[in-house]
Amino acid sequence: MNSELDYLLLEHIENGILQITLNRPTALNALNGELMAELYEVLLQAKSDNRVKALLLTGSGKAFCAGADIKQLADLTAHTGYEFSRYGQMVFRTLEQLGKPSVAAVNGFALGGGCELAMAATLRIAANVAVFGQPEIKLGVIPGFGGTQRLARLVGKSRALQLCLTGLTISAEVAGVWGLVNEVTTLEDLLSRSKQILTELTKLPAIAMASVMTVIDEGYDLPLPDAFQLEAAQFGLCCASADKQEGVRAFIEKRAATFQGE
Ligand code: CO8
Repeated sequence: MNSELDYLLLEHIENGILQITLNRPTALNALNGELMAELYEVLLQAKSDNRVKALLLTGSGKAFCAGADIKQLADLTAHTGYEFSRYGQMVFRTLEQLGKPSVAAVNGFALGGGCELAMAATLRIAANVAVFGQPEIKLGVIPGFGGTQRLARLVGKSRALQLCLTGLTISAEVAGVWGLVNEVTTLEDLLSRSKQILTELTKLPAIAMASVMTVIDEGYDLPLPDAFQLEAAQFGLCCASADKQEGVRAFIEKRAATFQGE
């Protein structure tokens, strides 16, 4: 894995977890084109690297990410704005569809594109100092990296409209109540708790885990009969795995299962 990056710190921590730290603290980890390109490259490598079982995303300094780089936003035209939006959507979709679980460990501001990045992760753990919001409206734009759609799916249309229309920011505690984040912890415990969750996930059968993510992600937007079809197909796929044999046998033999990810 390339570790000579300008805006990301990469660290292989225990249990196959790759920690990706957005590292542009003087601009509150704002997403400029270069950072986005680095993130895309790292995600593609993580997807194909068998050693990487799970991703932990966080930010350096007081922000997780304060959004798209507003200085670059200034130069966007109708055409380049559309292109940048499509590009960002693709990068974040790559994270969402990695087939490996990810946790956004939100250590501070998660605004605009930063909130959108967190929402593309599989799970979100927030420090109690974190702040969430989609303040793009105050700049005369809207969330453009998939945020309008993911937010509505996570917190419902009414709250998504409220956040995107007013630019209101909410605390980690409120984000927890709204279902935007899975868990709130202290800043001190944020990384250890996130690693603990990912470690637990990496011990579970990887094929079934990928199936869960596929079925819930893709099935959510399908008509119910099609979503059921997708579920059945993925269920069948899991039944063909060695881990399913091991899981069922271990239960019957009253012992702990050891999964190989096959
Ligand atoms: N872009 C670029 N620089 C930023 C950004 C940003 N999003 N956010 C903060 N910075 C910079 C500041 O300019 C400042 O730099 P400098 O020291 O050189 O002046 C530095 O980071 C520190 O920021 P502050 O001094 O403002 O720190 P505060 O603690 O006082 O305030 C805030 C923190 C409240 C987070 C404040 O910085 C802020 O409001 N930031 C902007 C948040 C925002 O509006 N985000 C949305 C951006 S738009 C977006 O994300 C759209 C996504 C989809 C794009 C689709 C593309 C087409």
